[in-house]
Amino acid sequence: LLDSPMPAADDPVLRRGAARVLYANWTGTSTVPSRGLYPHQWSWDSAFIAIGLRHLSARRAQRELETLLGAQWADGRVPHIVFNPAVPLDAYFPSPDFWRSSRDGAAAGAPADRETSGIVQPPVHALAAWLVHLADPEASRRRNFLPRVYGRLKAWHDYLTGPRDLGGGGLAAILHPWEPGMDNSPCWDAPLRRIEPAAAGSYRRADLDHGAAAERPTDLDYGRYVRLATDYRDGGYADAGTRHPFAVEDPGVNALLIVSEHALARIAAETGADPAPHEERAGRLTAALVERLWSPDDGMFLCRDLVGGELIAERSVAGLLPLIVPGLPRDLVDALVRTAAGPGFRLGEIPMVPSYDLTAPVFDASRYWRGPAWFNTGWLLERGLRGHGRTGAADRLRGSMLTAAGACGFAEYVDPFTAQARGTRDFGWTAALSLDLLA
Ligand code: 9YW
Repeated sequence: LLDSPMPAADDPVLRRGAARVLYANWTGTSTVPSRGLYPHQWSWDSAFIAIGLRHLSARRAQRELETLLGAQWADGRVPHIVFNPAVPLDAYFPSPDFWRSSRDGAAAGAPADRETSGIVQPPVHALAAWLVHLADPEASRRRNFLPRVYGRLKAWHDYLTGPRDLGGGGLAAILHPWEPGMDNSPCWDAPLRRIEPAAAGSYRRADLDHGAAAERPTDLDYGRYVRLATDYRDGGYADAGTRHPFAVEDPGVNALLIVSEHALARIAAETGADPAPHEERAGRLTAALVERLWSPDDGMFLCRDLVGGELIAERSVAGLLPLIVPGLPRDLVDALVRTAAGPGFRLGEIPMVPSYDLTAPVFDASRYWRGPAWFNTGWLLERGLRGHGRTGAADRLRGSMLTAAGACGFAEYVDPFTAQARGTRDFGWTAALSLDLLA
């Protein structure tokens, strides 16, 4: 795969294929990640999808983000799922009758007129909004796109840096393995061991109707996801004044928050607001990220378990994502690039960057976030490499990702060694980010 020719910037077959997926997954107001497996709107999927959609229709890309932000809670959280009321309840689990956001989330300010989940996903949205604006600044200004979304994006970041700074160290914390978007990453294995799983018969896994069990999280994982979500819901989705049995600072989530905070500064300037507070917050977050999550011995960032207090000794691709942070110290950039190219991730050597350390005993090339390669993390690394002047490495990654995307039918994830399709096909962000790489 690495030796195959780099797809031309205007590869029409790939471009048409990607566009076909995005048109097919469009519902009229937003885009589903996958018609079968994920038939609602997902938060960080929509951000990545908008980044690709802007090359087909700036108007539609704006709409994608506005629909998601329209479901924001009054406390600032942007829910990880916005449910489509036209989709049957049993098409996806956990369904609206599990989350009961309009009722059980009322105290936290959940909207009364639509159903959402109560947890969040990584904040890629301000970055996406800025990139959508850049795709067609005139179309953006005509519709007042940035003034429309600025307040909501700011409230979203205020939520993450306020009530979600559970460790008090200046970083956003996650309180469910679905929140970082990497459900069954080995990073959560140790913190999840403390969680008593929900009873096996108390829910039905709709995901197994659409995906091979060997490529999905296990039943034990699901039991724990359900337990954590149930308890959060039953506590009224309160962040403060509650004991969270699972609370982790994740470098991927915080890196995306930082890059989005820089984007928010640009959005502020464009709308006539003061960019300085956003640049300052991005600087504080970057300092906290380095201080709290950098592991010199590993040459990468790790997660911090806020219950035990220690760094979690698992090397996942999330620990390389701070490569997208513009102000990262030079020596850390160098170390991250070395680690990415080393035996754990083999950047530039195998077709795709795996989600987890290739040399670790629990690495699994097929199972979801325990090894397979994903196109969103690849896109972020490509951008980070390019941003830090590693043009050759960025070009090679771009070429192998585009070749893989076309060959795998825009799969959800792929085997990192062979780029063979895993998970579902015609997946939204795989198509969208391919379009963006082609642009
Ligand atoms: C879930 C939709 C989501 C992604 C996540 C991925 C998975 C499972 O699917 O989450 O049921 O929410 O891990 O990153 O956003 O594509």
